[in-house]
Amino acid sequence: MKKLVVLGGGESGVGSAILGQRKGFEVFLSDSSRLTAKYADMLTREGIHFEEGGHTMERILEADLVIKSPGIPDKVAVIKALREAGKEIISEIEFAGRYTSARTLCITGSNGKTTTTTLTHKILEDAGFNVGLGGNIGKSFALSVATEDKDWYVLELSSFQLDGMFDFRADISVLMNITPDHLDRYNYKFEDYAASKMRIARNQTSEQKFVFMADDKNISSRLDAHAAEVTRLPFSKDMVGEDGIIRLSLGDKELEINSNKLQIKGLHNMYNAMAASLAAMAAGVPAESILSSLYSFEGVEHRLEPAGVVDGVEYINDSKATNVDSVWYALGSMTRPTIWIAGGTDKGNDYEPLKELVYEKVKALVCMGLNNERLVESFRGVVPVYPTNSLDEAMKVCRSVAKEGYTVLLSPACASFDLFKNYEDRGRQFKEYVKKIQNNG
Ligand code: UMA
Ligand code: ADP
Repeated sequence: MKKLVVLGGGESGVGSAILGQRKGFEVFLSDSSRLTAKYADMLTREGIHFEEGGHTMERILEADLVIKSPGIPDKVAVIKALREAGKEIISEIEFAGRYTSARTLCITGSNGKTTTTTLTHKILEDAGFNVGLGGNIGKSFALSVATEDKDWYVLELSSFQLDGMFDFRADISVLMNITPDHLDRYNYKFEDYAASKMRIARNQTSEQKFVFMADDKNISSRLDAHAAEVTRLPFSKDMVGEDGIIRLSLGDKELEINSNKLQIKGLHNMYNAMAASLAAMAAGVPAESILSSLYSFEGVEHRLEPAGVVDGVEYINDSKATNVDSVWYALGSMTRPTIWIAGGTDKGNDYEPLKELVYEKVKALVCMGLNNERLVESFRGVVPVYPTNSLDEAMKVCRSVAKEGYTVLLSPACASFDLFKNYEDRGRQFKEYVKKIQNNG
């Protein structure tokens, strides 16, 4: 019996362990911390051996195959030791891909993955496809392969998941954009991060399709090196007419999307709609069906999500905007004078690309975090800046400076771990505050 070691006992690792067990491996899962009750129970129910609170190297080194959870960086001791011992280390996606004959539609990018993945899945599901959803969103791909029988999977893939993929080949791959993110995992080398993103087209030949954003130089300059053989399906803002009609074609199939009918707003969401539509056309979804799914799609929570109106001031929750590029698109889509709430754990942001837009659209910047210095330094002299250290304080400032007809936009450009559990917690607290002032004044 082959020995499979799974490192990490979160969503990815537990799904991999269950799939491995069902495919006849002798599985051992190891986690450096304590498992949550949910994952410990799942393993126990399947009769899978595991350890928590540390990695026992002797047992791990017995592995024939190792699956590494995406959150574990290469620099940790256990991975270094496994590499030195010449062990095969793969990602959950690579592993699960070996045990399904379903067709895969895989989506990556620095921004827009979740929105485009959710939308694409909806289009296929609405069209009656037997389709699963997974990857960097919701249930792990491995658990789905172990427990479901799907004809198609729409998978959101992070760079961490792509790194451990070697033989996997997507039937349809989608690359939204490449802008700096997660550089701490790539030795602060943008080139390495970009190469990781380009792996989405790995192993694809002319029989497969590669949907990509042609306006992004970080993608177009790398096509010859990373996507030479695959059939390329570019999308671009040039496909959006002045009348707001987006015209797409694939072979003899054509699709005209009226962007005014989309509920998701902004140029970035037009890109997301184009990517999802091209991918769906490549999967064989009829034009009429694509259009009805597109127009009924309301977007995903925490992504430019309307949070309510109080005293004529509109509140928008864009808590998932954790990097500069996503904020650039958020500010670009603002149509009213804006009070911008930003800040949190700074990932080494360069705010220079935002300055012009901020000058044009923003009436005041309210910083909400424990370390506001970088934001204050960057925007002092561009707009009035108000440093605050809590949501409560930030919202009070917003209420005092926002006039009727203004928008208050939470689009932080930073991670949330200083004041909140995660970006969802930050977004929910923001929405709850808006509800509270709606009810109580
Ligand atoms: N761990 C070790 N040894 C270490 C370090 C960590 O055992 O040296 C353990 C931790 O104690 C923890 C486990 O590894 O119990 C966590 O593994 P993980 O961080 O890979 O988290 P999972 O719960 O398995 O979730 C992962 C993805 N998380 C990350 O990539 C950080 C999830 O994406 C994904 O949905 C899930 O697999 C299923 O595929 C989340 C994410 O934040 C949404 N992704 C990043 C992002 O979107 O920016 C990339
Ligand atoms: P991801 O899963 O890649 O983080 P999301 O769809 O969750 O992407 O969106 C993350 C943030 O980026 C949100 O603030 C959203 O408004 C913004 N965004 C969504 N699509 C795009 C895009 N195509 N380009 C840039 N920013 C985007």
